[in-house]
Amino acid sequence: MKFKCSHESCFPDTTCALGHNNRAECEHWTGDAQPSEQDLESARSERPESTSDIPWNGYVLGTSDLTILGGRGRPAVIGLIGPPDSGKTSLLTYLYMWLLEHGEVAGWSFAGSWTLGGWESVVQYSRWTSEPPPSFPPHTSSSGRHPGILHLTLRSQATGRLRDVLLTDAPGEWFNQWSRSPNSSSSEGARWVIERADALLLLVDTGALSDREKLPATRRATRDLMERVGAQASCRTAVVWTKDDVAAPDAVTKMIETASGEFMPAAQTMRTTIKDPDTIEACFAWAIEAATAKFPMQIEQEPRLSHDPFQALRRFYERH
Ligand SMILES: Nc1nc2c(ncn2[C@@H]2O[C@H](COP(=O)(O)OP(=O)(O)OP(=O)(O)O)[C@@H](O)[C@H]2O)c(=O)[nH]1
Ligand SMILES: [Mg+2]
Repeated sequence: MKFKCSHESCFPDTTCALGHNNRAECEHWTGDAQPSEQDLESARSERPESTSDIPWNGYVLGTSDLTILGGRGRPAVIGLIGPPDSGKTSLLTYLYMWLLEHGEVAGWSFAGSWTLGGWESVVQYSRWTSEPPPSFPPHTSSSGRHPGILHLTLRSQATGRLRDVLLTDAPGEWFNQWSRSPNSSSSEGARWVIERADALLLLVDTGALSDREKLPATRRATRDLMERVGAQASCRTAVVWTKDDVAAPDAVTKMIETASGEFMPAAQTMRTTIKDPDTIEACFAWAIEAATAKFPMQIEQEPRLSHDPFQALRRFYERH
């Protein structure tokens, strides 16, 4: 006998969305009304090994998981967009490695993450643990319709306040597809990023622009993307020239700069290379500032008035 949950927010790798410790007690659990102990045992053994005992699995968050996080304030969303191989996942890898080394980025201290497993899987290719030496992350899968979302909680060193920041890691094919037909059902994931982002980083792949074979397709994809983003994005945007360690021909660079000036005149321009992590820190410093400045509302720290949780809450409300 197979058991399945019919609730739209319930997923096999996390706990019951309605809080049932025993899923068989939930009305959305389809199977026998009175499952035998043997059925229950086989249902338990069917749980995937990665099943979490909490409502999220610690890897990337999906759009349905964001409701859990939204409970403590609106998170700032930073969208990374760009053609395939333009370096989106590499930028995130270097951000995480920067945080591991420095514990802070641009005046924001690392204060937690709900997707540590996701960050770790992004950087696993970049760690030098043994031979062979580290390589770049593999292509981001375009299966599934929703972007993988990585989470950081940051604490402002200036004000001490917390801020939840979400960074999207979506496959480049989505954005190529979206720039060609933004309303098609296959552009849903890219639309999600463009519409929800509080700051957008549009990546220009200097490496591909310097490659004769890749140049025509990359130039067209980048220009199309700039035109669409310029017309549809309502948040702050930056054009990030990645792989700055490679030189693209001047004429090609000029052409893309002209398109950027024409379609995204207000966008910030930045250059990054993994050979100089400071350039990547500067890029995220801008993005975090741009995304968080849009929503000055921040998580308030309640004063701790007692170490007893009940007393602490009561005294807080007595004072107000
Ligand atoms: N030379 C150089 N190469 C880079 C740099 N950053 C990334 N790359 C290269 O770009 C390739 C693609 O990087 P990814 O970060 O996987 O690109 P992506 O945009 O996430 O690609 P998709 O997920 O397929 O859309 C890597 O395999 C590296 O070879 C850089 O700063 N300099
Ligand atoms: Mg990727």
